[in-house]
Order: sequence, then C-alpha cells, then structure tokens
Amino acid sequence: EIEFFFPQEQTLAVIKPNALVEHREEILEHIQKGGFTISRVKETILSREMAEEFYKEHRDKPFFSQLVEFMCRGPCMLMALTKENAVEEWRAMMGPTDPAEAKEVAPESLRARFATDILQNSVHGSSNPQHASEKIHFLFGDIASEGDVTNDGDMAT
Ligand code: RTP
Ligand code: MG
Repeated sequence: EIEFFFPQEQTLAVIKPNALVEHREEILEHIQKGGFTISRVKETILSREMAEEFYKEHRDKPFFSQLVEFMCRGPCMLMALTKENAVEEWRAMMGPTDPAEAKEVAPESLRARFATDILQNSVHGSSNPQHASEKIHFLFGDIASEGDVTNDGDMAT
C-alpha cells in the first residue's frame, strides 16, 4: 500500500473592488472548483497606506497612484489559498495582467472573463512563495501560519 504526500503551498489571492461587486460568486466558485482550500479570508476596505505598502514593489511605476486609488475604492476580499503548487496554479487561473492578452491566450481565465481593463483586472495573486508569505503576514498578522484554518469573521473592518 503506497501513500503519496503532496506538500501544500500557500498563496495570497485578492478579489479587487470592481470584481467583488460584480462577480463575487463566480470567482469563489472557480476557486473551489480549482481545489483550493480557503485557509484565511477577510473582506476589507484597504486604507491608502495599506494599499501603498501592499503594492510597494510598483511604487516607481507610472500607474502606481491609479492602482492605489483603485484598490481603496471599495471592499476587497483577501484570501490565503492552500494547495499543492498554489502560487503557480492561482496565477494560471487568473491569466495574464492585461485582459486583452488574457482573452487571446487564456480565454477561460478569470481576467479574460471578469477584468474591465489592465488596471481593473479583477484579481491579484502572489508571484512567488516568498511574496505570498510576506503579504499574508502583512494582511492577516502574526497568527497566519501554514495549516492554520481560520475565518476571521472580521468582514467589515
Ligand atoms: P497582481 O500583482 O495584481 O496580481 O497583477 P500582476 O502580477 O499580473 O501584474 P503587476 O505587474 O504586478 O501589476 C500589478 C497591478 O497593477 C495594475 N497595472 N496597471 N495601467 C497599467 O499599465 C497597469 N499595469 C499593471 C494591475 O491592476 C495589475 O494587476
Ligand atoms: Mg504582481
């Protein structure tokens, strides 16, 4: 009798404000069908400071101020997703940054289906496991750790 062990990985997923208003159920359904465990979840309006810190890697880009303004416009849903190879799989499910490209190369992807434009592109996903743990720690605080299955119940702070 052989048992296989698949190491779990965590990624951070964010449903951005426009998509949370219009496509919440479809995106959550997609995540569940993809076999991810939602190990932490919080719905929140990011402050300007939090959005700036969250996307600090982009602070010198021409779109930075627009990006921060957009991310603060309304509630986001923040999720830690757990699965084998979660970072890559969630990025694949999202599709390319620009929905025009997404429609070409990944028509089933979330951005192909739900993005408005390259800025309001419906979802975020960490680009590597290091970023994932850094951002999960930043957004959920100290108690976020692997295997920790928690729903904050903290839906409006
Ligand atoms: P994300 O970080 O949100 O998952 O997106 P990503 O890795 O696919 O793309 P990234 O280069 O990290 O860009 C972060 C977010 O900035 C906005 N953006 N706007 N106007 C523009 O040319 C432009 N380029 C990027 C998007 O909201 C993008 O997701
Ligand atoms: Mg990125």
